[in-house]
Amino acid sequence: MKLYYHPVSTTSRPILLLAADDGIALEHEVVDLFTGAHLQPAFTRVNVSQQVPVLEDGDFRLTESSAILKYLAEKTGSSAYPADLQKRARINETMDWFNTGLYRDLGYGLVYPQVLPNFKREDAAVQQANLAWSREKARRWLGILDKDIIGDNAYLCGNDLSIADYFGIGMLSAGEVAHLDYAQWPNLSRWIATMKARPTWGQVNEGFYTYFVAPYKDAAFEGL
Ligand SMILES: N[C@@H](CCC(=O)N[C@@H](CS)C(=O)NCC(=O)O)C(=O)O
Repeated sequence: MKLYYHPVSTTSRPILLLAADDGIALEHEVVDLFTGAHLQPAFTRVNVSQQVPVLEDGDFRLTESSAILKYLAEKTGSSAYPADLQKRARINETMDWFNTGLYRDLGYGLVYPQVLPNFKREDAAVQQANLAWSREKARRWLGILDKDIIGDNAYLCGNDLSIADYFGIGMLSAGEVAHLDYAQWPNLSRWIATMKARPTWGQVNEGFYTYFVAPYKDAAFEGL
């Protein structure tokens, strides 16, 4: 199987982490988002949406990181995606919650407009209003995540690691680029520390820290 990805990509890193943890062999093809390789005809033929990640399994092609995680986990029988109907439904629910709620406001609303030029609103007042709106919405999601979803559990869906954890940590860690501080949410902070303590974390995220976090080390951002 082959994965088209970029090392800084929020939606590629969860797949790389799952593959590293579970020993899933993937051929890697970097699509250089920094030089616009994803916008070129060659990659547009792979994904009309011009985004990574894309998985190829023979002549089957799959986009959407959430769908790719589920496909890989199911195909390989990963313990991170148990076959039990209700356990699996809970994991799917949590991934949808991240994808449609928290990521929209935290990622697309608060982080990306501050670090990615194509997400920045041209009008400064619009930019500020968008950041303020997204911050409030993100804070609400983070409170729910901390208190109601994680609570006393070790992981997002109870005390067993699941693909929802891989998916979620990609999104939360993207906040490190804009220096987001999650300390006010203790259960969330504990879970983030647990995920970042995985032996594979450093190797999988080396490019993220080198090419995305480090360049913004001294920049000032609107926080949480
Ligand atoms: N919903 C998609 C989002 C994929 C996505 O946003 N990919 C980003 C990298 S994290 C990308 O390729 N961005 C390039 C662009 O949109 O121009 C998924 O979960 O796979």
